[in-house]
Amino acid sequence: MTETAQRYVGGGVPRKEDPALVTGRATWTDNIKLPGMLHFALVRSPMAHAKINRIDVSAAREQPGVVAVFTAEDLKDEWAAPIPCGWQVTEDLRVPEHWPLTGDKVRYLGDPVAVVVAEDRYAAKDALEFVEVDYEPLDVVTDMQEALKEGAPLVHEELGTNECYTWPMQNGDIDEAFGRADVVVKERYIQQRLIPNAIEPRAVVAQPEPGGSFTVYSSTQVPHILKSVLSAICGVPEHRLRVVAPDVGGGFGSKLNVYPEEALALALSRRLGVPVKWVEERSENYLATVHGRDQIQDIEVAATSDGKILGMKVELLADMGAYLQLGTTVVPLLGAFMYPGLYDFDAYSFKCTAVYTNKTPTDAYRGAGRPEAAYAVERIIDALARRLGMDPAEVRRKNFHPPFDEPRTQPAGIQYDSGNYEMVLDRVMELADYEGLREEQRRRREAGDPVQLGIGFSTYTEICGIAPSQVAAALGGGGAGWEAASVRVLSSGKVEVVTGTSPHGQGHVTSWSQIAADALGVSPDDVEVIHGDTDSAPWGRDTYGSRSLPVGGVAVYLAAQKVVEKAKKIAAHMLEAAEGDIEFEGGRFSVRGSPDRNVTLQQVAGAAFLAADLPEGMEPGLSAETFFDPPNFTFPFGAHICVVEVDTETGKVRIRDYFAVDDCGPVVNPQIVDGQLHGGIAQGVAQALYEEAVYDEDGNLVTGSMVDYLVPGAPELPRYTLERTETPSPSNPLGVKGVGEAGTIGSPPAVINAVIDALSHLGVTHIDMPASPARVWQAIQEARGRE
Ligand code: MCN
Repeated sequence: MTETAQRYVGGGVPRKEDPALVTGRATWTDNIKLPGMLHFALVRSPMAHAKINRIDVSAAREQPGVVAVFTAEDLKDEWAAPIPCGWQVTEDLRVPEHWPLTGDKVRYLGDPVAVVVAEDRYAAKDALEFVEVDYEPLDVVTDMQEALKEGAPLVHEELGTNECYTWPMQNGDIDEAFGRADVVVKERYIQQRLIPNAIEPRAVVAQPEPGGSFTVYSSTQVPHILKSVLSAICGVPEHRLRVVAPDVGGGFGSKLNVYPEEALALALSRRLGVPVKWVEERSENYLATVHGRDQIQDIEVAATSDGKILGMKVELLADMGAYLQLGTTVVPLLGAFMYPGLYDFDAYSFKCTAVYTNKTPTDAYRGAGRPEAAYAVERIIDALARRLGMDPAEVRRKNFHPPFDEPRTQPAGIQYDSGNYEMVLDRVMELADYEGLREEQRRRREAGDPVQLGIGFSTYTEICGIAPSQVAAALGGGGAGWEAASVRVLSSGKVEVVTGTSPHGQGHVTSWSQIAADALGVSPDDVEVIHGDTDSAPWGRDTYGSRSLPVGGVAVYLAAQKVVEKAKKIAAHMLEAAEGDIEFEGGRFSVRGSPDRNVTLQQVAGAAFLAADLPEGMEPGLSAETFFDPPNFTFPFGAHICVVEVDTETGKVRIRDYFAVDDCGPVVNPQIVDGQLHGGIAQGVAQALYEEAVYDEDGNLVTGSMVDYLVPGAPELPRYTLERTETPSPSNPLGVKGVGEAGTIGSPPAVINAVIDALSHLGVTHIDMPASPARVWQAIQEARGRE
């Protein structure tokens, strides 16, 4: 990867982050305690839709420890702008006003209506019940299809409709493709609503600083975006605002946002002149942090009788919830381009209708748009295989793009960067002993075993490395998709890397140290990585969309290359040689052909700060800054096989084995990549078998805590057998592709296809997620009833 021998990239470097995490020395936002700090809590709507006739805060103000109580009316002068929608995906997008507190109406269960500030969090919480709100209940709409009907209750009356936008696209002659098909398979899949459960719920502290400045500490994935958006909402000039993301205990997309509580913290600290803190409770997290998925997918595939796909139509209904958060509008459209999956065919049409309902807003949740797309395409490929009586692997193989290492246009019109899909499928089938599994399945079926074996495939690719600014601009996202890095070699030769990425579990400190260490020929221990503070790392676009390595890690590499270029000039001067004759390897600059004439990076660094020792006209210092804006996304891919045992008498599903062969290009840290895949697959298994946010007709969240919302633990999860292939991406000089969401994207269809495969001989063709024992049992009974 560089002129320097690779020593650390690809090697098993232990995570530098872990000692602090496992010994309790991490600093979470809730650990921040500042002199004179007050705490706030929110009065949240107990109804999904109601008019607010009156709010009386007088009794709450009298409660012990309470310092102040504010309603929307009291704080209206604090706001320079509402909470913005981040992606203007169409010109006629209908955007409702979204203020940190609502004053006229509540539109979902948990909508904040007042804030209590007190000396401690308990006093604030205790006083909430003394805020009297006169709600006048309104009709509620929680179902997207109902919301689109004439006469449905309107979530935002001023918009005159619950439709947020429609977004159609078409590539190729779809009618012609369907016209010449031998078979058309049409399915409806439901992407149930999911609730992100980061270990650390959200938290924020805002502190006034001398001179009218503020520091905001937040458990966020996006300190840089938060800084500019908070500046716009609260009217605090950007240069007077510092945002710090301390240690962050996971986010999974849910902390890629700007929330009412963050704006309130800043406004309250300004109003009261003291630091304020808010920490989310777990049950509050279920209402107030964005949810994920919640789509209805109608998908249709036209094919020849020997299994060649000709065209695909997708119609999507996407639930926005009650308001637009930063990414709410764009999430379904990240999927728009991914329904074609690994398959090459002639024509594709897609239409998304986005709908407001009286529920918590949706937004990014690990994979955001791509797990939905991968699920639909991988389920319908299996449905097509069943219709044609073909092996599901065979249908896949027949339609794969052939291996390619240069960008290749796919049916939705975008360009995949590189891929070799047969290679991963072949390998995973070998690894799982596919033939052996089919044999065992036959035996069990013949024996009438009540516990049946199912083998489920998923072959996926995903759009990640969210970056190219041009694409961000085309989708109405403002057009800043770059990532920045600085590399500073200090006079002792030790190295500081400043990154614009904002890790919250992904191990960037370790990975970036490896990249810088190899590029500069030093040890990772000699590299410090600075991140998550807009004062010390001023430029950045943060962490989401598995972008950090392919954009931010690459920026580190490029900045290090710039440093090496300057160092070569200094070394040439020190060695009295021509710059073109200087070679750099293993941290040492030498003269070509005379290896004894050499200086170390440390010596060059020392000289770099002694202006007298520098070539004439050269500025002192040995540092460089880069903004990297790649030409394209990266498209990791993989093939997964899930093996399940389904008890046909109880409907219980047990995952017996899970095999995955993934390709994220060259790997920087194998241990971290394994961890990302383990966690990712676990979240996909969770969607397939366990998790579902359920609202009743009145808009009450029935699954409002971990007692009702089934987050699987280790006992529910299988042991994973992982392997990798390495197909470099032409999108960046390291050839790397992201991996942070791959497991979550690949796994749900593998699990559900396996469950259906186990029961297909009984006539079961469909089960919705989560495939709970009750649902599986029901599907078996229905199939038996049809016999
Ligand atoms: N990596 C590698 N070699 C590769 C690809 C990745 O060594 N070829 C390493 C990277 O160096 C980095 C890690 O894997 O240390 C993840 O890199 P990347 O795929 O670029 O993803 P991001 O760092 O941008 O992380 C975002 C991604 C997303 S979008 C979600 S959601 C998610 C995820 O990461 N949320 C997480 N993983 C998570 N892991 C934890 N612990 N917590 C979350 O909230």
